Amino acid sequence: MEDTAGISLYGGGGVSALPVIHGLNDDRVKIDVNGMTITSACANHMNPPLSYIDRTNVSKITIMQGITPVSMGGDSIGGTISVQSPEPVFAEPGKDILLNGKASTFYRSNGDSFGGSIAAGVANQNVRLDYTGSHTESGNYNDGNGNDVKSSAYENQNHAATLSFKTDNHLVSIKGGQQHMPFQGFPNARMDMTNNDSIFGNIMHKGSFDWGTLESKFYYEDTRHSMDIGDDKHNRYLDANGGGSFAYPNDRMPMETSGRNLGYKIQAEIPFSSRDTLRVGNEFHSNKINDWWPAVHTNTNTPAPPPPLNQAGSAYWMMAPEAFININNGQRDRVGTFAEWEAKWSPEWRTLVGLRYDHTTTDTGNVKPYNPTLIGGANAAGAGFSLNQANAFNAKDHERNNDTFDVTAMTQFTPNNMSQYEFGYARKNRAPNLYERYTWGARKMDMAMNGWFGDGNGYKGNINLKEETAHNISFTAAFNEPSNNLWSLKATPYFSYVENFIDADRCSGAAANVTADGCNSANQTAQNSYVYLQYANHDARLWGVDVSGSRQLYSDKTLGQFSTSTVMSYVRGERMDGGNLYHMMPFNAKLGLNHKLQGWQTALEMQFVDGKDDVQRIRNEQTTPSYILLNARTGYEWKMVRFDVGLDNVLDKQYYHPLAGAYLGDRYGMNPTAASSVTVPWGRNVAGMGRSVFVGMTLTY
Ligand SMILES: [Cu+2]
Repeated sequence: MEDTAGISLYGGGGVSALPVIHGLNDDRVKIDVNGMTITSACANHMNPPLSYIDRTNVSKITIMQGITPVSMGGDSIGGTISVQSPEPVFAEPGKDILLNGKASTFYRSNGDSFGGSIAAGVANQNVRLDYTGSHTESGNYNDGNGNDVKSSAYENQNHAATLSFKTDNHLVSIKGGQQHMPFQGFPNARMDMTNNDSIFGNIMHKGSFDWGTLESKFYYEDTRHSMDIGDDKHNRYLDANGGGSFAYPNDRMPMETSGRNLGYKIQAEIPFSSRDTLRVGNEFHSNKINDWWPAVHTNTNTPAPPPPLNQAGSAYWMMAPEAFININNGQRDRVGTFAEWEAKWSPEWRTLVGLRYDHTTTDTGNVKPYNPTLIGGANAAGAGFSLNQANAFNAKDHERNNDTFDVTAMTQFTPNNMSQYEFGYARKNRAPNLYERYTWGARKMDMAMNGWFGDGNGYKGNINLKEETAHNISFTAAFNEPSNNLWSLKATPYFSYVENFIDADRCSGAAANVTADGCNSANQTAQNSYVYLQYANHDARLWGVDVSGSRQLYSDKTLGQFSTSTVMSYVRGERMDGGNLYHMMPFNAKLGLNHKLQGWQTALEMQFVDGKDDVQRIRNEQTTPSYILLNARTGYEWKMVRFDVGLDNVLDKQYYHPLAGAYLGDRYGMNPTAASSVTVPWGRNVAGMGRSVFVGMTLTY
């Protein structure tokens, strides 16, 4: 994905980066993993959809930017990324059993990262059974200065099995799998993932009939997710303070989530003439989230619990004596119905028009603070303030409904075999997610635990959020040399106007409790610190251009083929009431010099990333400097074996990826605005990986 113009990735944990299409990120991009729609079950989006499939189990990634057919869209405004495992292969007629598979292993020097995967399948002409399994682990990586980037280690295991049946006109696949992630550090979050266990199952049927084809799928996914302050963050607190200046040096902060996704999709494709194809379908997605933070102390002996207190007798009740309920049985159900007409008017002209309607309902139960009975008094760690916030939330009606209409209109013109033009308009919608709508905590620490932006700021929800509606326009011109593909060039300028874009404002209104509540008057004007925000709708516009091209340089039977390739992206995002949107990837370009000779492939790559200066003041987003990276890799394939060797960041350059976020990995930081001696300081970016050698081997049989 990183080599596709217009795509960038928000940094997170080692396996949890969030994709961005044309400046629209995360939930704004619809991600379909083998037909399943999965919503992150975590206040920090540590388990986004793409973290649930191992790269070895991916055969095809389809990216639709901005102008997405309505059959592939819904509940997203940026576009769709569809990730598919390999299609089942059956034994040929008249042949015996087919046995095939793949085994691979790799090692990366930076972070001592290693892993392996196996895939094995057995099939006759009608039935196939597949298994894939993988294990990957990594320690903390080093940056270009040779320093440890704390909280960047991870470990991940995936298992999946598929049973497929085929007859002349029907294919049925039943998949099941599990993921176990014992640890994933987050250098740009105040928390680390301390466990993630997920199971999924799906069943898919494809049938062809006289009238066309029918595809149906049903899926179920269940996640149990745990977070806490990992050792890199916690130990440093103890080092710096000797454990002395903090009342309870052994305190951590467990946070638990359970999430469930289930849904179906039925789609019929009816070619009713040689010119026209009609697609109609219906889909349902239901997401359920429970999010609770267990008490850290449960000793309810009042008035003064042991040990002695040094924070006006109140710190003990910061996270005690009961569990904090962040989201109680939050549920988000969506039903979508669509129809799409594709017409091939002539060999030159093709059009696609579609209409889609989605109804989204969200609701949630009542919530509860850590200390609802105000043990230690109403001022104990803002207990009274927190209880008032919970009561105010509980007094509201929580159900919200969104009805949204999507429209896509696209036309493609291919005047000859060396050029193609595409023009499209899409109106796309996304209803708020459960965290945007229903998180209610308003103490500093409670807000600091919510948010998936890697910016270190604290967030609270807004129950009155409206859906965001994007109007996307894009034009693509593509040219290529038709006979031998000696060169190609493609450019896509695009523009997006988003009504009610879900952004954030500095929260306000803390007259009642200035100590506990981050939304105080200092928060309104703070420039050199982390801040507290509330989600809010604001109109926004984004525009940019993607360019990609390639060219053959030299071709010779003995020396091989030399070629160059380039990918460039530029995006700008602004709020209509002033200022920039958060985390807009600055201009960036990749230039590659490639060589190919039979089974041998080599590439030298130069990556240029401009400085990030158009930052969002509301979030006190940090700028990042421009940089150039050099990478080199070569691979050799011989019969069943493939070897890969790579050298990344050849010059060991110290750099800061513009979307890597604020560095929070090395310090304890529950209170974003405490004195810097007792929390993680503001103003640092997460450094990128220094020089690294990669070796890999793949065996295919
Ligand atoms: Cu999490």
